[in-house]
Amino acid sequence: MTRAEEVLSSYSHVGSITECRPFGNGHINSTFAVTAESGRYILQKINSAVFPRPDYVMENLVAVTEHIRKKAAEEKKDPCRATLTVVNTDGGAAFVRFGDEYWRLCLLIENTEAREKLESAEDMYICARAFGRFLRELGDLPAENLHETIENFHNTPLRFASLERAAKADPCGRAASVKAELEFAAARKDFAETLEKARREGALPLRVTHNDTKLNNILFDTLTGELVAVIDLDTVMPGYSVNDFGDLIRYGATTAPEDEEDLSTVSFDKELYGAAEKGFIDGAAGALTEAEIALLPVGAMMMTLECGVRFLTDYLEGDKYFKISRPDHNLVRCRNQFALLADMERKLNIF
Ligand code: ADP
Ligand code: GN1
Ligand code: MG
Repeated sequence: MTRAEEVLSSYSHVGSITECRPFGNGHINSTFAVTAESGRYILQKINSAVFPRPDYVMENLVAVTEHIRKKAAEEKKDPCRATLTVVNTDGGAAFVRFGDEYWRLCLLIENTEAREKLESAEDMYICARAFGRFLRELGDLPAENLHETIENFHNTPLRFASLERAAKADPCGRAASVKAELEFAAARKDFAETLEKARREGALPLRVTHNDTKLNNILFDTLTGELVAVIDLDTVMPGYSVNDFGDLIRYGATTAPEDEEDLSTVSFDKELYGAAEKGFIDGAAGALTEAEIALLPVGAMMMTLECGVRFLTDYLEGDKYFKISRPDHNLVRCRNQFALLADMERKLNIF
């Protein structure tokens, strides 16, 4: 019996299982699509190296999905398509634990797809509006009700400190080969302080944010192309709105995938950026302050810089965090993010 099958034995109420296969393109959790007598499900092993308290992740997930579910019901929408639905075990628990492994089951939202790349500026507008609306929907969920599932997740100065430590310790002997990337990052160390500084000065409110607003964390209806739900809620916790906007830009307003090696194809698409800016502000529907709106381009650059720094740190530390499928995967991703950032700096022209 595989571990997935062993886990599924705690969910006998879903009926007999006919299929369980790896699914999706996430970098963090292990995801399986499960077909059972009663329907289709998503089974996930929560990455406990990334999330030190998977039980906290699950408490947040239940709180956030219940909140969205209530609002969907008020708007006469199907709550099971508006957000994730956690399926409890036969014993009524939200997850199954095997030693230090934590597993959960959710309904598979049918006739949906996650996209790696957008087809049009209109699609970008729709995605950004979804994340803006997500922010507004959770605006009345007290931030103190949620756990911080990864401490200092988007604290860019602390990400820089981790990079510096990794370069100094150099456990895999890779630092000398990434001198140019380390210099690129070092030249932006002051910029990395911008949001934390704005926060200290009271210009940036702390909100309940998604914190991983990649395109493939949104599900679209495969038939109508319409937005269905925002998923991957493990990092929902207090954060900055501009970083939610920024991660979407980093992943979506670029002409190449995040791990494209040919940097001549990586550029920043200003038209997609404009569509996203409009969508995010429309979705948030008045929830963003003037100061937050002014800092949106900083969020875009910050998330691109931070992600490049995280990929580089992981490369130096021996690829322990992000899943890789080739030895230099994290270095390629880092170079890609830095190339994108350099182009953003040219095109956003904000300083
Ligand atoms: P990771 O944290 O590893 O990115 P996700 O929760 O984003 O994990 O899931 C990975 C992928 O699985 C998503 O990009 C999406 O394609 C698919 N997926 C996850 N949950 C569902 C769901 N409830 N219904 C349909 N597809 C899903
Ligand atoms: C991870 O889980 P996934 O693949 O949606 C990561 C994000 C990074 C992203 C880079 C919890 O996202 O922070 O921006 O990879 N998630 C976590 O692709 O670290
Ligand atoms: Mg994901």
